Amino acid sequence: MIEFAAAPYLLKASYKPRLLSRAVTFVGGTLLLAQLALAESYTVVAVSNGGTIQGVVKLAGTAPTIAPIVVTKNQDYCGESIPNPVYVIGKDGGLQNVEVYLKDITKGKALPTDPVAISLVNSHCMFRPRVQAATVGQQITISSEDPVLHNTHPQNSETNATIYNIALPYKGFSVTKPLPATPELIKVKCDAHEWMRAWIWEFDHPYFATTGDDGRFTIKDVPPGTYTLVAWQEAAGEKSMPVTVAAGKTVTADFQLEPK
Ligand SMILES: [Cu+2]
Repeated sequence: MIEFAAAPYLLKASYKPRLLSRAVTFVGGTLLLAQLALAESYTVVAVSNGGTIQGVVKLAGTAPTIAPIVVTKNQDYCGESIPNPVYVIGKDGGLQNVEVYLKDITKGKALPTDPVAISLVNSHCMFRPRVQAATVGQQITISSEDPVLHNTHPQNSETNATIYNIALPYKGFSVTKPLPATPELIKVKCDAHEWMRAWIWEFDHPYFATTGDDGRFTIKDVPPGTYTLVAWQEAAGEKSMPVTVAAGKTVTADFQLEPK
């Protein structure tokens, strides 16, 4: 247990990872927001005969009809409208851009060591990819393929606290930045084009997958045990289920998310 001797009060984050809490301190009228990893962090162990979790995520029923995005700026380049990508349904009804992850896993295989592991591209006045995930300690390369001024503005999805705000003034511009020091769900906006949106899940463990255009996911090398498996989608929200993993075996866990 970490003590906050100087903190007048402590707010506990309830939205996700168990190890996240926030100390909010007023010092001389200045709001300091500190994110602190508590003691129950992830431990790397050898996983020699782990199991695999696989499945497919679909929507229950049919996807709601969502009107195209009406372009309100730079129409000469971006066009008049853009198909709204909130629900991307692929082959056999698979739902793309769902983040599936193990909640409360405390030990397992090592995190990736490649420091530059993810990228976010401003392309045709949208972000690509829309949903992705990374681990603490990784970096992100933010770039533009567009000849219009974008800015990439990642925020904590719960507090809207700005992580950084980067102007991308020309086609070919690229910058690499560290991800935040603690796990969180990051919402990315472009302040110039309010319809642009992306989501980055940042975890302190490597047991997650983002569904592709077939809605499928695979999570490998899971130590035997029973876990809570969560599927998150930006509009449908979260659904979870218990999943028991046996050594060397594959367990199937399919999700149906309720469209909202
Ligand atoms: Cu933009």
